[in-house]
Amino acid sequence: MTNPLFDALFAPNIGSERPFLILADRSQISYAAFLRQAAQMANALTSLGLVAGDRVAVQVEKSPQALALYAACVQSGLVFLPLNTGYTTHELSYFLENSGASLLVCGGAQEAELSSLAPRVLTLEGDGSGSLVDLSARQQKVFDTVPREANDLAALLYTSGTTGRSKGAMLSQRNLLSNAEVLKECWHFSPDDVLLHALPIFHTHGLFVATNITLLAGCSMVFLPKFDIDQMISALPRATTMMGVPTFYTRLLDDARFTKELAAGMRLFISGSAPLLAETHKQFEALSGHRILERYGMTETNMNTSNPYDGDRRAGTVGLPLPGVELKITDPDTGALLSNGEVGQIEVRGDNVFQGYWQMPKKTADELREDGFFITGDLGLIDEQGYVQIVGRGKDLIISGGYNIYPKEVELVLDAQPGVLESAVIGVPDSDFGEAVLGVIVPEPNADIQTDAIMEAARNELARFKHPRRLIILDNLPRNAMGKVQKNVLRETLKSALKATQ
Ligand code: MLC
Ligand code: AMP
Repeated sequence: MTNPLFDALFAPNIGSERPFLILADRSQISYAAFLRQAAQMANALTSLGLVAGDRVAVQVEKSPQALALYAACVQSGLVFLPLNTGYTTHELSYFLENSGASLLVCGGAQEAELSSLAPRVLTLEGDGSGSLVDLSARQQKVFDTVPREANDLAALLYTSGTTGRSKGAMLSQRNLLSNAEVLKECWHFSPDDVLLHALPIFHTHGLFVATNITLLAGCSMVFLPKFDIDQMISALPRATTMMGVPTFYTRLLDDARFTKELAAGMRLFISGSAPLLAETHKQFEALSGHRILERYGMTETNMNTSNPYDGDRRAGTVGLPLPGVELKITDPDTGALLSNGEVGQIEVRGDNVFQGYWQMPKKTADELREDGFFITGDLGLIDEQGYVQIVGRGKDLIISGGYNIYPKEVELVLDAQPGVLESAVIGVPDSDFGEAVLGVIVPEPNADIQTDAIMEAARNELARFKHPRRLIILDNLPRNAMGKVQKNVLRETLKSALKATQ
């Protein structure tokens, strides 16, 4: 028996002295060194008694060692469960309880506070030190890969839910591998490529799209801890490709050092995770000569569509369904197939589509049809050339700088505060993050609302990127005849509410 994901992504690179990671200080880590460390970590994890299928929750700063932990989990058949470093203890306790993770790997500063949340806790710091690394250093540098089936789980990624409860998307080895294979071909990745990697590695984009393609192609990544404009400008001449959320592109455009000459060695810029404004696409081409390739995906499905590598990359569209991905537009009420040009819900089917939500059969059945089509919650159309355009969201979702925020989760926190009768959380336009979070509060009669105390509560319970940038007090919320809050009305009337404070 084999381990398809490990065999395809990692095994061919064992012993290769080619550079895998090029760090900000220009030091390099070869594939051979990286995979030796991964093998040591796999030995360390199994020495703790972890067995195939166990979940390993990981909330650590981005580092080569954090990526080696992903490789170690694949090699030892453990289910990798990466978590945003911004999540609070309150948020983490839910993920750990819901997933039943056997091990939590976190930063040393959090260890004491989090130690009761998982049966075992190890530490890993951004500089590559910590008890996981100490334990690994004492292990063998080879590891007998644990066999897995293509349908076995490789990762569990939590995605927020419309009801406020996060759902663990179960991703199999086949889900990840099939998508990486298709994308590597479609985007022409070869061993000569150098990918500029400034995304976080706790989400699909930075972890699977960027990293898995690099591994499959056997190429290198300039591996930066985060998006830092100075580091980006300095690294661009050493790269051939870049993947980013739209904020990466608007920030590059805003910097006078970003010129055609700086991007001369680049062959491909890819954008996704949030809508790229057609205007940004055009400005970027005018300045750099590069047409950004926009693609569309999500945690549950990996990537679904992409603009073509050769051919017309059309601004304002997310391109064509990827090979092996079926995409259709259906009527949200009846599920009936709609014709090209008609707006409806986007449904997708293929090897890329996840296995369901962890221990949530009802939610899985709501979104994943028996015939394998997944209802994405995005609204769109297929135009005459077969390109997909996303025109809105059927789900109440804010995307800020590429991070998803489900308003319900924030509203539940606001509603629980003293003096708050009800609340509505909306996304309003933001030049840097695309959308920013705005909270609208209706006080109870005669209540003395303390917005500072409410923000403090939000800070304790929610990751920073979910915090409202401003709270607005209204006497009541606009409602339709059915009594449903009209968020579109709020979005329209409050679209400039943040600008007033900037
Ligand atoms: C940071 N902050 C954010 C934020 N990122 N607030 C809202 N939304 C965000 N995305 C907060 C910080 O904590 C800080 O708070 C303040 O905003 C300013 O921060 P900054 O220094 O300007 O932000 P920065 O650290 O530079 O991060 C911005 C960013 C980052 C855009 C570079 O958010 C990022 O890397 N985003 C990528 C997300 C991603 O990978 N998404 C893929 C999901 S997978 P304070 O209080 O300190 O001022 C997916 C599927 C698919 O969607 O299709 O790919
Ligand atoms: P996530 O749940 O974090 O994986 O986010 C997935 C969501 O991001 C999708 O359902 C879309 O709403 C959105 N998304 C991803 N790529 C794009 C894109 N290129 N254009 C518009 N929205 C996108």
